[in-house]
Amino acid sequence: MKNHEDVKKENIWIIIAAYNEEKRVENVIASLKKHDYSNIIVVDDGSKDATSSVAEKAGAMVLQHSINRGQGAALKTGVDFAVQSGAEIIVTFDADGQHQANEIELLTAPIQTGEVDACLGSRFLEKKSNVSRHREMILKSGAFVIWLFYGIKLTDTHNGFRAFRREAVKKLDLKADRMEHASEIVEQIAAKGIKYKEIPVTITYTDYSLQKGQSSLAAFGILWNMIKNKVLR
Ligand SMILES: Nc1nc2c(ncn2[C@@H]2O[C@H](COP(=O)(O)OP(=O)(O)O)[C@@H](O)[C@H]2O)c(=O)[nH]1
Ligand SMILES: [Mg+2]
Repeated sequence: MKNHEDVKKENIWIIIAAYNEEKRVENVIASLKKHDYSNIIVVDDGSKDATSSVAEKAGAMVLQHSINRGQGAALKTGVDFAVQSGAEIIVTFDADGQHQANEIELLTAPIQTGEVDACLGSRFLEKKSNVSRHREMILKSGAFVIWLFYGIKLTDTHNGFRAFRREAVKKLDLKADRMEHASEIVEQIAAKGIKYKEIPVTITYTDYSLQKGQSSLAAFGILWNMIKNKVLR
């Protein structure tokens, strides 16, 4: 891997899984372009709105699933495409405006310097996010279960803001189509001995993101599925 200064922004590919995000995806792409990221992939996962055309107009490459397959499946489609296209670093980023483009370099720097092969965003490592106590409790329970099951100690879970070195992402063999993919990624990082670190990031909660995003009930459902899958395996 080249030194920090040598890795061009065009070799850092941003993958955005999007489902019905016509209202936010344009601003998200604009903010990424403002920070000089030129390879932006939006995976439109069978949206019922104009997500694809809005994203394309805003300057992203758009890949489409004809049916809704889930965020995990969409990320896999995008990541595979980026790897095939020669990406050196792959960043996963949300379509709903909750992640900050100016924080991408916090996640890519430790990869570029060779310190680690993967960086996971954490909204709890530093108190930067306006997350509710309620959501914090659920996410921290998730992190506890991950520690219990996989022996990997994280401060956050199901944070979609991540960066991987090409070689690391190629080691992942992701099968979970829906939201469980987030735990699957952590499980495989542990199992395959991928060097990683958590990086404090800011997750912005707005009325839009709270209304459209995963409900606390859904978050419990994901937690439950994780436990079920582990026990039944
Ligand atoms: N491709 C795809 N993306 C999804 C799906 N559900 C949510 N997303 C995207 O995944 C990101 C995070 O989802 P969200 O529901 O906001 O989760 P939360 O932020 O954890 O509440 C957003 O960019 C969504 O557009 C889905 O079924 N398919
Ligand atoms: Mg969200």
